[in-house]
Amino acid sequence: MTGWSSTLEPCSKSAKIPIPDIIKAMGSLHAFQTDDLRLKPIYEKVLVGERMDAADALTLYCTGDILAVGWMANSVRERMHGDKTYFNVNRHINPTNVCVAACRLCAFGRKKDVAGAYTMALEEAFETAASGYSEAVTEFHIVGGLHPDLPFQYFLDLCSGLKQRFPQVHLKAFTMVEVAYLARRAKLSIRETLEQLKASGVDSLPGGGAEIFADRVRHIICDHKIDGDQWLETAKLAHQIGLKSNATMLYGHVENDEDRVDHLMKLRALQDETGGFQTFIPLAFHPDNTPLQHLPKTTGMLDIKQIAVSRLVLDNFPHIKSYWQMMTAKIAQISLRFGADDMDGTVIEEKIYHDAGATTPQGMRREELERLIRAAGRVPIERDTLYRPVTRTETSVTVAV
Ligand code: V47
Repeated sequence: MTGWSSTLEPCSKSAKIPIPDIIKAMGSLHAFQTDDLRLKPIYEKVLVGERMDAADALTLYCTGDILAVGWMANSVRERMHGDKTYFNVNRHINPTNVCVAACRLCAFGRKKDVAGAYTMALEEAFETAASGYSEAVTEFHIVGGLHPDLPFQYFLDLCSGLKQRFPQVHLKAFTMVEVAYLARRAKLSIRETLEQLKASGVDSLPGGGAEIFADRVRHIICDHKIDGDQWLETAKLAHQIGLKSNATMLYGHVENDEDRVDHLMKLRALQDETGGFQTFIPLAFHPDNTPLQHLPKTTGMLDIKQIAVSRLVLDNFPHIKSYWQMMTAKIAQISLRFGADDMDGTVIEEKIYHDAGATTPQGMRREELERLIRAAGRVPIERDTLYRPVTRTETSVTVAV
C-alpha cells in the first residue's frame, strides 16, 4: 500500500429501515485506498466535485482496482441520493419484432414472413397492456422493430388508445432509432414526428438504440440504423419539445475503452445543453442467438466497473440504472454500492434480452425488488417514470407531484 488515504463523512442511514449488520459494518467509514497512483488525481477531483476529463475516464477503465473505482462512484452516488434506490412497476410492450435493420447485436428482430415474426393488432397490444395490470403498473415501456409496412398512424393510435384505456400510466415509448425511422417513412421532420407522438400520448422516450456512437463500431454491430450523431440530434429535439428521455450504451462486444469514453463524453455534452436525460443505463451485450454469438459474455467485473465509471463521468445525469434483467439481480444488487441508484422495475414480460439468451426471470415482484435493495443496505423508493415517489395503499396508487 502506498500510504495515501483520506476519510469522508460517513453516509447517513435511514433510522427506519433495518440495515444488515455486514453493511452497517462496512458503511463508507473506511478510508479510500489504492495502490494505483493514477487514481490519486481522480480521487482528488471526486472529493471536490470536479469534472472528469476523457483521460480520467480512460484511467478508470484501465485500472484493475475496481474497489477504488467503486469507492469513488459510491461516494458520488451517496452524495447525490444518500441511500435512496429507485425502482418502478412497469410493463414492457413490444408491438412488433419485424425489423428491417438486421443489427448483428440483436436476437429480437425478424424479417417479416419468417418464422417467429409477429406484429400485434392494436386490440392485441391493448390486451397485452391490460394483462398484469393488477400489479398497478405506472409505466408502459414500448419499443419494437423497424417495421417496413406499419403506417405511422398505427403508432399514434397505439399511444392514444393506451392513454384512453390507462390514463394514469406513463408511456415511455420508442427509441430515437424508431422515431427517426417513423419520420422517414411518414415523410415528416423528426420534430414533427416527435410532436405528433407527444400529442398522441407519449410522455417520454426510453434510452435504447444508442449502442456505441463510434462509426467503426456501429458499422459492425448495427450497420443499417441511424448513426451516433443522428441519435444525439433526435434526443436533442425530443428534449427541446419537452420530452425527457433516457440514454443507454451497449458494451461488451467489439468496442474498446476509447469508444466507451467517447460515448459517455458525447452524452454528457448533450446533457449540458438540454438537461433532458434522466437516467443512463449501461447494457451488457448478450451474444446468444445473434450473429455475434462467438463473442464471450461480459464478466461481473466489467458490469460493475461500467456502472461505476458511468456514475463518475456522467456528473450531470441524475440517475444511473443497473438493469437487473440484463445484469442479473445479484450483480444489479451489488452495483447499488458501486454507483447505481436505480434498478429499473418489476418489468412484466421482457423479450429483447430473453431472445438473446438472458436467463433472468421475465419479471420480478415488487416485494422481491424491495428485499434486494434493503439487503444492500439501501432504501427502496418506488418511483414513477419521472422519479416522483409513488405511494400505495390497499386500494390506491398515488404519485407525489
Ligand atoms: O436498443 C438489443 C439493446 C436495447 C441486445 O430507457 C441488446 O429505461 C444486449 O434500451 N444484448 C433495448 N443488449 C433495451 C433498452 C432499455 C432497457 C431497459 C430500460 C431502458 C430505459 C431501456 O437493448 C436496444 C439495444 O441497445 N439490445 N439486443 C443484446 N443481444
